[in-house]
Amino acid sequence: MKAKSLKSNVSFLQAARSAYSPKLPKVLTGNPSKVAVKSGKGTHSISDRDAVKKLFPNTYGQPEVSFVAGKAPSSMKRALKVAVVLSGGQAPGGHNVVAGLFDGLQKLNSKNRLIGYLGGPSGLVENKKVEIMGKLLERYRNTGGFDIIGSGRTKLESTEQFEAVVNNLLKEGISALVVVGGDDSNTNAAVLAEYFKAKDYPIRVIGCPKTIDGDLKNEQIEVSFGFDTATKVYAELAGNVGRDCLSAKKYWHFIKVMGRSASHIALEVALKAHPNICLISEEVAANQWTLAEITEQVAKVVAERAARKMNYGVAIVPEGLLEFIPEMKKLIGELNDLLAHNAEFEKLENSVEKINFVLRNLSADSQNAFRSLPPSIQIQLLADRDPHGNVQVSKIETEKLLIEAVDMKLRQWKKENTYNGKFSGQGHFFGYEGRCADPSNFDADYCYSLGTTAAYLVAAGLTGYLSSARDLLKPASQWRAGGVPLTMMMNMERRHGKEKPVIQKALVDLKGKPFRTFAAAREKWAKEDSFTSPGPIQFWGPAEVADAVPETLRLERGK
Ligand code: FBP
Repeated sequence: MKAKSLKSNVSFLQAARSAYSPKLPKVLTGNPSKVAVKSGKGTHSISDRDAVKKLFPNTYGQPEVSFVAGKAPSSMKRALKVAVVLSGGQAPGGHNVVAGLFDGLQKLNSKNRLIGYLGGPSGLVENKKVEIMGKLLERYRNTGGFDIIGSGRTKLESTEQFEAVVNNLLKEGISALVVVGGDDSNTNAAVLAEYFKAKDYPIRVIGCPKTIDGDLKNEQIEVSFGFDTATKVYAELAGNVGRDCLSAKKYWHFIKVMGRSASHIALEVALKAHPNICLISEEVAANQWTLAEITEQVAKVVAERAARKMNYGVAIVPEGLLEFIPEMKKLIGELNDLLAHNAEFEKLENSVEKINFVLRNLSADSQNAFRSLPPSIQIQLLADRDPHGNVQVSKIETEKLLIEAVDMKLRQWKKENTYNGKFSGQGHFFGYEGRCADPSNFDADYCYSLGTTAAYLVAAGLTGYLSSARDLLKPASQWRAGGVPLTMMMNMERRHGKEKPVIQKALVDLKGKPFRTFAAAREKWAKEDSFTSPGPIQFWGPAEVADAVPETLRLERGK
């Protein structure tokens, strides 16, 4: 890919970056006929074993597998047609998963073919597709985004949808489907794998762990792809804002960062950029802090800094915070139930009518919680739900809510003569800015490895597995490539009033090293100006800069 002139759609950096050759685990770099599949012992789901086993009689208990040097099974050479679909929110590196899958399949058998289904899982039902060829891929290698085939959030759950997928895939002669997605999409992949096996449909299903949120991780999956790049982008921006603070000394910047429920992104950004405040939703829930208590804690930091003439600072706010505040969690739960397919509510045209309708139908506690919120936030809480029936947290301006609440508290303290500073808040939301960034070296390598590994899992005839690369703190050549049974990561959870088997979402572990490291430093960061400048992602240069892994991963897995 060449940047011919400034008029070209290809930047000079894109052109240079397209030449990057992502690194692979050594075992996947040689002759595929010398790659053996090593199986471990049978596995169990993380909990609710009997219930999960009952729902997955054909795929439950499969062993973990890894690829090692040895003799490949003869089936590995068989020509295959494989489907790939990108599911859910974009995450940097998706294109490299597709590239790794394509190259891996080509290496296994040059007659192998890859079909991309368009716009996410709905493409499988509607049979919208494109064949992925080397030429098409050239423009996308090492680039961010999912635009090669697009993505979507359609949830496949009905038998009609499953049958439409089977019909479309079998008509096309496809014998394996690779689903690139987060916990929900991979739960879906597990359900599909079980369905196909139960019905004897000759289609295998393999997943790939994607999400910037970092919440698809467990003992076997060290990190989801995209987390590294997205947090590097947000940390760069948070560092820049810190410098702006130091220069102007007049604003308090409240930065909401994506991450939906879990606060992994907020924590990682804090570990990198050292803000004065970082709220962690999981800590809020564990301590049952109310909105008033959180406001007071934040206002105290502001006031203590103001007492030392520091009327500025940076606060990081996780996107899902509201849902972890007990009274708000209750309120949001009631709203989700109340607004799910509510024809009467849907007919209402203006916000006042909507707010009154809601107030008439909420419990007394939730009415109080709802009334305590500014009108702008009330309206955001009533906006459309996502396909899973949940409030869309990325649309709630929690950073502005906190600015307003802290401002009110400080005004009260001013009247009481206990505070004499200046507070001027600036709200930011770092979310979409990070999801389609060009993947860092770590994500470029990790994604390419996950895609290549998926090709080998498919060729080995496996189904119901998540592609994995392990030992990620070592150089890529030493990563262990393999597959983890999807049912191994499952438990039963209550969703929409019913017990469902789902891949367990990983929340921030308050006993884990990343949180403890942050907790040990935060008092100092609150008082002093400890901001760092993580700077932009570097693709070339010293390894500690260009090949840096997420701090969270380093702390969790480091010796
Ligand atoms: P996934 O879980 O699908 O990877 O998406 C993550 C995410 O980026 C969240 O951080 C955010 O809350 C959400 O997607 C936003 O969704 P949308 O793209 O539909 O606005």
